[in-house]
Amino acid sequence: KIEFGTDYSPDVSYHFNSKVSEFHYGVRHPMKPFRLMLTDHLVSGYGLHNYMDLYETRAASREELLEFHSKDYIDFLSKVTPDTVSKLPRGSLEKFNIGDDCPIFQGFYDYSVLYAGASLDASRKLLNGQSEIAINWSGGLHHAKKSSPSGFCYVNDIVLSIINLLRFHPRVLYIDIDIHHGDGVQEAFYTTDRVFTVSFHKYNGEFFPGTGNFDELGCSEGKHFALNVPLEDGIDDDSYINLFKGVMDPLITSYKPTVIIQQCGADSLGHDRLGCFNLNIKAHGECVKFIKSFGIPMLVVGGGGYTPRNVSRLWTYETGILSGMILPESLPEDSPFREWFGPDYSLYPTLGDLYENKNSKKFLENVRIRCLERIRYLQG
Ligand code: V1P
Ligand code: CA
Ligand code: ZN
Repeated sequence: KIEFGTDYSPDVSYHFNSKVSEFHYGVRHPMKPFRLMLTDHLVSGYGLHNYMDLYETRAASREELLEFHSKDYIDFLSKVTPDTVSKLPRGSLEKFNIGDDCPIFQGFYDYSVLYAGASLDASRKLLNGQSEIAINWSGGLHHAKKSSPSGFCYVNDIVLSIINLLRFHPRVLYIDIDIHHGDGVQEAFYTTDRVFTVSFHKYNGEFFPGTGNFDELGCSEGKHFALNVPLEDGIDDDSYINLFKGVMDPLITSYKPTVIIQQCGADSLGHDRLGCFNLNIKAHGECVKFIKSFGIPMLVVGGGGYTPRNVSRLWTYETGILSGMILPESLPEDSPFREWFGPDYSLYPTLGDLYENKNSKKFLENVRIRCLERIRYLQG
């Protein structure tokens, strides 16, 4: 049985269309939209659907995509199919960065407009005041650029939602806890002070996408309105939570965002197929709970996450936190796909024991101090 938590239960909307989870990037590809189906079954298995407003997502329109993406690029995406891709003129695959990371799979455009439509619907619920928190686990595809796909992302649902939120919100804060740098979102708002972007990620200059060093801080009007928190392999729960809270508390207090969008990429968990951090589900969730505690309207999206059973555990746990419910550790008994969660059948099995923590106390303290020095610029 789930119980009401002691903290506040806000109006939460949950945006999903089971069709997004039916697409396949390819057998060897690490991105598995099926993880969204696992998540939705756990969420409903726990009964969380009863505590949220549920919306079945519609596709984003071409006009909506053109608010950020170029006409050339959307024309290309909407026309190319697995059958026509081999007949394209020479150079167009390179021009549009089509390849192993971003393959042209069956229905990839329908998939892209569905996850983008869900984030746009979610942003609309926040704008019209019907939701205080809006969730789209199928979104969070933070690498897509104006005229190219990147890192499994074809259209940038986050950028599109932020553009929508900027119609009425003076200051938008974007927080990215995916293990990868949120480069597409940072780039889109690099020259404005109306969007503050902050990303925590692994950085060594090589790890995808290669950007996100501390010295990327925004330019012209946007100078000091981008913050990057580069980390080494194996960061553990306590180090991450301390750093996250130590940076986000003064940042939110100084910037005073009127709306927050948090990208909850699950590849920062331990035992991720692509990631190399040591976070447990409760620690990742603690970051979401901390941001919720500020009581600012919030759009929550997914992102990376390549060990599907843990992705779905995490996002279910976080749906519980966001809706103010406490979930029992033992997973729902009658849920389909239960066999994916053995042998422990726990919502939060131990994940933080795989890598050596290469982030020394001294390194992390230095990162924290440098972030605080940056945040001081916001106070003028
Ligand atoms: O490292 C690369 C590129 C390919 N090389 C030329 C450099 N790509 C990464 C992309 C990671 C994308 C992460 C997306 C997200 O932030 C948001 C959804 O989580 C990559 C990796 C890797 N280990 O980093 N691609 C692949 N693995 C890959 C493996 C098998 C098949 C296709 C792609
Ligand atoms: Ca990140
Ligand atoms: Zn990622």
